[in-house]
Amino acid sequence: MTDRFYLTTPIYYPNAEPHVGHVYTTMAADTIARYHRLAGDDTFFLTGTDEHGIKMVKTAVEQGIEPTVLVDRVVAVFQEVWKELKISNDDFIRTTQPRHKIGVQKIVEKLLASGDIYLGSYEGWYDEGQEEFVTETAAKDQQYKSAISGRPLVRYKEGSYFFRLSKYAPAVLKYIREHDDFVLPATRRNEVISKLEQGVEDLSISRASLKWGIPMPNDPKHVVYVWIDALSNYITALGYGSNDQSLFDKYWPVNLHLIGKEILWFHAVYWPAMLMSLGLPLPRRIFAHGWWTADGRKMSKSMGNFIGLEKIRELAARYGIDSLRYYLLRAAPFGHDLDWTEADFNKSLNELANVVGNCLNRMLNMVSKYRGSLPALGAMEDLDRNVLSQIRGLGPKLAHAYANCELQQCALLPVELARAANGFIDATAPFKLAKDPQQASRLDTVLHVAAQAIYATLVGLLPLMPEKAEAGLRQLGCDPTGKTIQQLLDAGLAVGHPIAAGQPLFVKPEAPK
Ligand code: ME8
Repeated sequence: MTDRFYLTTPIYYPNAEPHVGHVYTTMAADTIARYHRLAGDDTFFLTGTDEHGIKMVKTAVEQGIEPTVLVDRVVAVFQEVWKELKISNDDFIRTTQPRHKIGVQKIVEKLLASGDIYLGSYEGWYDEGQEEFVTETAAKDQQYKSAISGRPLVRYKEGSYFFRLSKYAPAVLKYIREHDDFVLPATRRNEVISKLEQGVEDLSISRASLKWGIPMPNDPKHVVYVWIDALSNYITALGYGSNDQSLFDKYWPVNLHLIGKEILWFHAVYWPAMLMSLGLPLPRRIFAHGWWTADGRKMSKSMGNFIGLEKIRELAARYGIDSLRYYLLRAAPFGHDLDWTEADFNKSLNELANVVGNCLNRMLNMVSKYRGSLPALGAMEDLDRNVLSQIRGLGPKLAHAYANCELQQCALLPVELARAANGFIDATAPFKLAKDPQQASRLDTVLHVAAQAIYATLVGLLPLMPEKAEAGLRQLGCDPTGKTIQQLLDAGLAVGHPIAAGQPLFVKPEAPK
């Protein structure tokens, strides 16, 4: 029986082109989605864009255009970039689509019907970049500036509908406390717990002064607060509230919401409270990853250290999309903050070329030169058994790493196997064995073990580096299509399989000028 796996990225604000942060989350989610497809799971991977709110209106005004023109223009860039970067999302939701608007209105109607929304008035601080209400205490602590962008907070005073967040907060807190792996990583989970312990107020969920949004169904002079609108995408994309709820019935609750750490509060508190009010099951897991900086500083265009779309396109064109994916996911344990440096980027390119590419090349050259096809395994020594046992361990270790969102491990485990295979080739010295006819059977065994190791490495890299791993497997004469990772690992490389010399798989970094 296959499992089903539903995962999402945040839906991004199309007020500017995607940059490395958006690419990071999306490539991480894509890797997990590909793993689950390769594990035979019925997988649904959703991304999209969050198109309402004051931030979008302000950007449109700055550019002298209507918000709809802005969003259509930038959303097209997001969609094009995900296509270029071979992101395998199954759907792309836009919050300006009728399917979403209808769903949000249904959701708000239900919240109204359960008595969880009431009319009041809001006076307080607002972070327009984050689209977030800020309490008086927090505003004071932050010197009335945004904790994220540093821009001044804005004072709001207006009539507004409120959601009874305070009614659900104790249940949300209890749920988070009782479910260790609902919110990850643990350090961020603890931050959410302590903030919840301080108590939360009801949430203002409508804006009367804003036109750009989804009208409140009971009072169209107000539009729905952009975070209530945005969070709903995770179910409206599945047809929740429409005539066809088959996807919702199949895929909800979501297995994984992948997000950045700065939006954890919305996902771990507002969203579960909304779902509780709707009587729906909660997500299985919310994972908040860390933030990219560059050369130890916050990325910014003015500092010239911004890893934007142009740079991403340039690197993908020069080194391949997969090398970029490898760098991003290998850079730090998933969940930690990350720092982009040219030196680290080059180091990871060298690692791919010197460890994986080199292992594949050595093996292809030796087998083609000495045998022409994969020889059978003969009598074994401890060295051989060690490598074979590492090969056998790869499938279960990867399964464990993917199940726990340890994406750095997902990158390193296969590469470490290739490193072990390189060490094995150095230790067994097949080029010397080849000179001695007495050692023919030993040479067969050594070549066999080395070949199985690089084959398993490439299979293990399929979710993370789909094109390079497949290209490598094709050099070995294998077509991985239609098989699960475990089937491919269990089958191994067939004895007698013809093997020819190969081409280098990876491009090395350019020497500094
Ligand atoms: O917050 N490092 O959209 P957004 C790592 N629309 N990841 C980063 C990053 C960085 N420096 N910068 C951005 C929104 N990200 C809302 C979400 S969801 C219902 C609504 C990634 O365009 C990271 O995933 O500001 C972060 O959470 C997301 O982009 C924020 O994208």
